[in-house]
Amino acid sequence: MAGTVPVAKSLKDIYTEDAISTQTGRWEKLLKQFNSNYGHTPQFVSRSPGRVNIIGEHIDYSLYSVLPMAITADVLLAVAVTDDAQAAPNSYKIKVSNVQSSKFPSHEFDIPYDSVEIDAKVHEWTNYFKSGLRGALELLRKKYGAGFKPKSMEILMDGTVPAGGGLSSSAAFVSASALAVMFANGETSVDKTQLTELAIVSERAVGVNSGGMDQSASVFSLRGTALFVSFVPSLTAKPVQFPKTTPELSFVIAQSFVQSDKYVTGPVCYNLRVVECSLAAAYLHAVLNKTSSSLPADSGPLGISLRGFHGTYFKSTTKSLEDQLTELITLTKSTLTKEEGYTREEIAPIIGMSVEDLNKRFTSTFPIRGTHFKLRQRALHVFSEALRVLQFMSVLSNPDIEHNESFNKKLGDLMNETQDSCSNVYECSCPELDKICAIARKAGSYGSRLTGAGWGGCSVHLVPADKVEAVKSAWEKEYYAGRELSAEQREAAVVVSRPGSGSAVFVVE
Ligand code: NG1
Ligand code: MG
Repeated sequence: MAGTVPVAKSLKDIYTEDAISTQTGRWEKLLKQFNSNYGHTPQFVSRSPGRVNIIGEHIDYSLYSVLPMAITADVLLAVAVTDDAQAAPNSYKIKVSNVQSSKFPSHEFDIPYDSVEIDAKVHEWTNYFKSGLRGALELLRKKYGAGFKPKSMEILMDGTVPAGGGLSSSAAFVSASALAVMFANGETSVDKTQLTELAIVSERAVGVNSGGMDQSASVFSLRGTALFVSFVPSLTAKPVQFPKTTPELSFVIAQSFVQSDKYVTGPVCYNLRVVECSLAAAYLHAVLNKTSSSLPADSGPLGISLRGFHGTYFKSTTKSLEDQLTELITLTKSTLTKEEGYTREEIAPIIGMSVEDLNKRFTSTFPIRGTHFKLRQRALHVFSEALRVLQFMSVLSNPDIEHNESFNKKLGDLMNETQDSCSNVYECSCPELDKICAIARKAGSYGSRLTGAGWGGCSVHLVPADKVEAVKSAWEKEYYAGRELSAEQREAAVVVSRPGSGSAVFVVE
């Protein structure tokens, strides 16, 4: 499902019917605000949505397939290409402002033609724009040569994906930024795969060793369908239709309002998990593939992945992927026996490295804290979660299963198993998310789990349409009432979401 990013003519090309009237008002405000900030109208708006992940958590950076869907909340960047005369010599000028100007102050940058500096240590909102800019320019330089001169731009952003909320505001911002830069520099037909790949790599410049699920969902999604994203042998995204079931199903998204900022917690949370999974891959490869040569490089954030080990181990097999994963779970249990984790000193000789080299290779891009790496638990989560994604897909596509209560339950059970694994094995949940899931299940949800990186943020629930109100009021009583929330937070706490469309550019007449 490749193709180019659509150029929309009307908001109806972008949003679902029920969202049009709210979005029309929002877009008019954005264009008016642009005019008052910069004194003229923008030429185009680039748009990329947030996403909710239905199943497949913390396995994208191990290069296993995932099933997210885009949501209505998105990032809009209104853009005008301007005259370079204002910029410093050998530079172009980028002016960035935000409709929420008190929270996200405006900036102006003179950026040298040949490089974009990003300081990942300073957590600044415009870093996301710069990382999209940097990625897009790398691509343009490859196409037009090193002497390529980027255009100056004026930008106004309006983002409705809550930051740090597990709905992937960052990927929406980076993808919308890269798309805006491409379009501003004359690329009117932007290849979706190229845009996604560059957004994945660029986002790592901001300080998180992320996988590729969010950017894929943001760019590729089509209205009305979820997206099955695979990373090997290369990036592919396939739309997946949910059948109409009896009782009818709703996807309900609930915020925990526990903020989990990966830039702060990375050394003990997200980035640490990426390191643990990569070390598990190296360890399993050394022991099970019985070789002293290291695992072949792949597109995982640290250059090797559990999927890479898996592919090498089952190089010539006729077993189904499900059977392979089941076998890997058994092998992991017998190979990685230490529940308490492995130290650098224990891992290094097994994978044929000195401790110093291990640190250089695995823990130097982003700082990591901790002495013990829980290779067993992390590999077990990844293999079992990869298996659950396949089981979920086969329930969805099995023509012999009737779309009734038992079908709904099968999907829900898999989501509940994911939550258990995230909570107990991968240790990426938190008491608040566990509580939200327990409340929802008691009130009638088939399946409830955290979505996104976890440690706070958002949760997703598969709820029969006629129980949505009951679930909402249970949360209200048993969770939200006990927290201090602003009116705005209350309003945004729970959203019933339909699968939305992916990135688009809208040309302003
Ligand atoms: P969130 O928390 O929505 O940013 C992160 C990663 C994903 C994926 C999930 C866990 C980024 C940009 N995204 O999502 O790639 O690994 O966690 O499944 O860091
Ligand atoms: Mg993010």
